[in-house]
Amino acid sequence: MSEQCKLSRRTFVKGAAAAGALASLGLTAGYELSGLQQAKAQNNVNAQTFRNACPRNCYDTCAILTTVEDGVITKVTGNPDNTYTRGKLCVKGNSYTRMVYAPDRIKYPMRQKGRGSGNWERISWDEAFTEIAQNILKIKETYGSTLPICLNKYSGNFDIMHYGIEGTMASIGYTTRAIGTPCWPAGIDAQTFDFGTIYNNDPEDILNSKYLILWGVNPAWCAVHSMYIIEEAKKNGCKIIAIDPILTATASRADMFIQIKPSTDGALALGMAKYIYDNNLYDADWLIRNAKGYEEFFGYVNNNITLEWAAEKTGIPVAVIEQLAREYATADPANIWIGYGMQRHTNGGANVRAIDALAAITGNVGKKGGGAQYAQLETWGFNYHAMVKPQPEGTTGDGDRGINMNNFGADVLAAQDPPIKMMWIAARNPVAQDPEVSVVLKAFEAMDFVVTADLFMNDTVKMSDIVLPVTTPFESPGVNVSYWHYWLNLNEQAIKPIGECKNDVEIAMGLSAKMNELSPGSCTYPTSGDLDEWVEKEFNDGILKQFGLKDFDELKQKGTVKAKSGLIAWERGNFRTPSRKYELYSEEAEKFGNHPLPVYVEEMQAPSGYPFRCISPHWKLNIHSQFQNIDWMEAINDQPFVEIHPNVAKRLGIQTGDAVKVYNDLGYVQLAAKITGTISEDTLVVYEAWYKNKNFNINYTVKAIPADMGAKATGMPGIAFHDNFVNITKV
Ligand SMILES: Nc1nc2c(c(=O)[nH]1)N[C@H]1C(S)=C(S)[C@@H](COP(=O)(O)OP(=O)(O)OC[C@H]3O[C@@H](n4cnc5c(=O)[nH]c(N)nc54)[C@H](O)[C@@H]3O)O[C@H]1N2
Ligand SMILES: Nc1nc2c(c(=O)[nH]1)N[C@H]1C(S)=C(S)[C@@H](COP(=O)(O)OP(=O)(O)OC[C@H]3O[C@@H](n4cnc5c(=O)[nH]c(N)nc54)[C@H](O)[C@@H]3O)O[C@H]1N2
Ligand code: SF4
Ligand SMILES: [Mo]
Repeated sequence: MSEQCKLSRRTFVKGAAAAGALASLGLTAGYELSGLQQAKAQNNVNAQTFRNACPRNCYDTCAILTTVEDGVITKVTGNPDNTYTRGKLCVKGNSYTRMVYAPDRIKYPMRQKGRGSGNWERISWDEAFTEIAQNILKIKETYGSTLPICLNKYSGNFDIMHYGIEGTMASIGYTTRAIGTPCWPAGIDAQTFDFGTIYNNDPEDILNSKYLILWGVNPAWCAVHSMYIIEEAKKNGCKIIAIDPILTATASRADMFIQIKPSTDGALALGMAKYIYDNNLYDADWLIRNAKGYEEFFGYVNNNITLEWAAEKTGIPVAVIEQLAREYATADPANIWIGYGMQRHTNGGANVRAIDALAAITGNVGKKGGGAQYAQLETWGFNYHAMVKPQPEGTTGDGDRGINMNNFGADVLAAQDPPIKMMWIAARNPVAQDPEVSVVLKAFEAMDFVVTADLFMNDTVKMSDIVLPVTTPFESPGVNVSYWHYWLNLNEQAIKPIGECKNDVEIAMGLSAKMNELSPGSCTYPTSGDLDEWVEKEFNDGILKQFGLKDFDELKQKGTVKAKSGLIAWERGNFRTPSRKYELYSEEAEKFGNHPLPVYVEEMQAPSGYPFRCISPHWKLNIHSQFQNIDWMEAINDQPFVEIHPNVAKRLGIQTGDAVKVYNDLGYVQLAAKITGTISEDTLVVYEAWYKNKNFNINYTVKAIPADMGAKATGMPGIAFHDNFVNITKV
């Protein structure tokens, strides 16, 4: 599965050139270390192995074994003790040795003279903390509160210790927070209405499935270790179906690929439900015992849904819908994995509810090999010691103010009483990852002061006044769990921090020390502490018991452990809905402005002038703005592209490699064309990524259109990234 490539001469030269350019910033070159790394690997002197964890926003949350020789990481590999990681890392994980020593890593605090000017100067931590603390205290004096300070943190690092970023803000007072998530909220609410929460079977349980529908999910790129399990299940006779508008790498490994028109999954699921109802293939026993509202649901399906309608909506022939419904309903057990990609639409939540309903009406809930898998947060019961901090004495007000992370730019600009004047950005790259980039940039321009904590000079860092350099997982300890599998991985400090990099918790401590020096009592965060001890403080009896551990020392010995119970979701029923049943009819959904039943919600249509739906899914060589900037990745691919169907390309006279402008009324981006029959004629595909040396960002064309759900569980609705309508022209 790994696409790791050898370091080529070309990339070495490229790295060295970049290192030269960065020397002026006091950023020392790093790639030279690779010679040292190689020499040490050969001689194998003073080798030590550390247990690390990959903290990225990735299903797989891998257990890593890190070889360190004389203080230098020479190798990373998957930990074989972890039966999900299976001793292997993905192409991104394998490139960690390059990320840690990348010459363009930010290694010292820096100040930019003129936001966006590129005129950076190295400063000391003391200078950085002083300037930040003075700005915070000035805001507090002017406005009587810290609400003009806005935090935007999301998924750069999901290690539990990095909730210290939220702790940094809590400890100075009430602040404004970007809340919600750009990732998965519509699906979370859908499953919350149906089941009471998100809760998936252990992915290793896929081995028990006889039938598996991969519905708008691309594990071959986005959850690579699940692909081993899927391949094994396939060998055992499990039939694999992929439903996606794109013939993805995952779909290419399936027994059957169903190319669906984007945003019409609800129509397919309801068409299947109609077939299942008409042919008496539902599990009446299960429904009577466990479900609320099945009569209303069947009534809706019977009166409103036809297979011809479903075929018309989805572009899938009636015979295929019938075959899929029959096979799914008669296989036992049958499993569905619902991806996050498919719910990034205006009707994404309703579509997920319609798919959940299939699992319920066929009685495929609460059993081995069955289920409607989306995600789980069952293993996240930590103390959040790094996060939970009291406000300083004398803090007034009603609490933090939430603004919508999915409409960040506009909400920052619109905030009043008090306005937002300062931003703290950490583990987040809003300029690259948010919709309506031009509005996001305006919000940054409107600030008095912007602080970013990051590893690389990305587009958000470029809009900051001060950047604080942070450690990689190898440079500070932590603990990680997944939102998919049931393992817990301890992360040990394997090497000394590069340059003057600090962990987010150390940053919080340093800032607290300075705040208290300038204004005693103004910050409650501890001013010192041992990070290893802090990791231990995240544990409680409940979580130790869940993982079968008698104490933290046992975890330290093992490094990676799997939960001992709860591996089959809803095995004993106990749904967490108001009725304690599976709710096909959900009053809670109605309360949040949705139909109580999983009905079809019309998909968005292309507006005139913008005939193509531009999907911007996730890319194999990155996690959003991470990894694609690493030299090994650049060696595989160093430019973004737009995928165009051959008939469209022919009509517009476009050939692979031609420069194409992808545009709408919001903005445009210029890209190289890639002609491919893996997509349909009314769709374009541009993978979202941050390329450090390219002026590329698909989100210049993406509007902040909300998804139908998300507000209940995450505080804000999701965002319909894939309802982005554009046109193209050859440049
Ligand atoms: N390599 C890599 N791995 C990652 C990430 C990454 O950026 N790169 N990101 C991580 C994160 S944060 C996330 S959220 C997950 C995402 O994991 P996935 O959900 O697997 O990935 P996506 O690319 O968001 O979307 C999956 C598929 O949904 C399809 N899709 C889009 N619209 C529709 C639709 O209307 N119907 C159907 N049926 N399919 C549709 C897309 O074509 C795409 O193939 O992956 C995680 N893992
Ligand atoms: N068009 C389009 N846009 C999308 C999506 C899409 O499908 N299409 N997907 C959306 C999804 S699913 C998601 S989850 C978001 C992800 O968007 P983000 O949450 O912004 O995720 P990343 O780009 O992975 O990470 C942000 C930054 O965190 C930094 N970072 C890493 N480790 C640390 C650390 O320890 N401390 C600090 N302070 N910083 C660190 C990284 O260097 C990176 O610059 O993007 C969304 N944007
Ligand atoms: S990016 Fe995902 S698959 Fe790759 S090493 Fe990290 S957790 Fe594992
Ligand atoms: Mo995500």
